[in-house]
Amino acid sequence: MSELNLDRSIEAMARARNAIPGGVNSPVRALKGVGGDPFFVAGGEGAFVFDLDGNRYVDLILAWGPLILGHRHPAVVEAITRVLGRGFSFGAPTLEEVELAEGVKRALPSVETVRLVNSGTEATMSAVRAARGFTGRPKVVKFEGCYHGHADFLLVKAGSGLATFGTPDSAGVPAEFAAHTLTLPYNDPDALNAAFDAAGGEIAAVIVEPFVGNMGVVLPAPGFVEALRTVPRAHGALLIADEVMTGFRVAWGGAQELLDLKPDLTCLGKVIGGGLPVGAYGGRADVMSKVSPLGPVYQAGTMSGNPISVAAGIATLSILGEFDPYPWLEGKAARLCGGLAAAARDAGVTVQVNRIASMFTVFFTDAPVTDWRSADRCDRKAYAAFFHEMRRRGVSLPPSQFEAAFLSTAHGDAEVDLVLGAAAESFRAVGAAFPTT
Ligand code: HOZ
Repeated sequence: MSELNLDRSIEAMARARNAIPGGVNSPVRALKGVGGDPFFVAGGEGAFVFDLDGNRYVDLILAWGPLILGHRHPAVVEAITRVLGRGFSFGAPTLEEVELAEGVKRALPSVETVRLVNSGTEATMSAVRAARGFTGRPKVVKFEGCYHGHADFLLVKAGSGLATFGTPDSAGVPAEFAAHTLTLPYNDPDALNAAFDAAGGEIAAVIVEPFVGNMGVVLPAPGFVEALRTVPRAHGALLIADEVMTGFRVAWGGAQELLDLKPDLTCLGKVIGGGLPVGAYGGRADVMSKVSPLGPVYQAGTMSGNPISVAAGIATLSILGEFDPYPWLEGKAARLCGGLAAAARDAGVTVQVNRIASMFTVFFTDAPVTDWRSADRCDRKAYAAFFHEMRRRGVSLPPSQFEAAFLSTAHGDAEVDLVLGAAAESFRAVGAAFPTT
């Protein structure tokens, strides 16, 4: 198999490094987790992205989750184009913001009112602030390997880029700023009980990715879900579901529908912006009534509810609501992940394929991945080799063992077959290079 021609991307990266830290506007894009050169994107269409050198890839990153309808879905393009004719930003209320908020409320019964912001990070930091304001308590519980954006106090034992780069606690965060963050192992109900027994009266909230996407995909055990349901509530603390990644992605009603969870607050992003910048947090009306201008918890944003993101979000949710593609996505993702596991087996490579709905991760390890400790045991070098073998064969995977891959409604059987064909060859190449894997 010939090497990829990435000449133009390499040239672009050299130029970018002189203007942007590390040449990228978000660390994972630099490929530090897998080595090598990133491709610079020229465009995307449906299930595919194209780079500056004219290479085409089946896209399994999909902008890190938002593009559940694939690139440039015509209804989303039409909605954005329509809004451009009226103006891009007003800093004043529009009816469409109400429409999007009503759509979120219809899908997520736990959300009584919802505030739009600009990113998942804004959503999580604002939700925790609301929880602290409501309870009058300082502490927040998070779980190892979960990533809730880059607010100071949440960059503790975090997944995603921090896990990829081996820096789970960011520099630049004074110890005092994170002193009220308690970090527990994911999937450990005993640890949650013990934390509340020790400090329950001080804990404002537990924040959790109900299905984790940010240490790769990790699923919650039933006992852990039950503890999330009951323990915070028993101690007067709130449960915050970080559904930035899973909201409208794993089901119309998100992870909370699949797990029968009723969080006090929910954080959203990604899919609700249809690929444009957006975030949202909402939940119990009594908690949200503490948020300014109703209450004393301050949070604001010039661009919040901007018309372009809102239009793309409404168009995306309308299609998801009308056509209910979730069973179809489930079928495609099950076939893909079953095929990936079989291809690895045939090549003598030991992997664990974790999946929920249309998000999945191939972990290079022989033991089930159920928390950060087991994720951290994966063979990162084997993953890196697999990433490059797949990319050479026209498949774009996340450039990190600790991120989720995604499918969209644009990925039909032909695209799944392309991925499986590439995977069969790639696993064989990885098996040859890493005989003990
Ligand atoms: N896991 C990250 C999003 N939740 C990946 C995107 C990024 O860090 O740029």
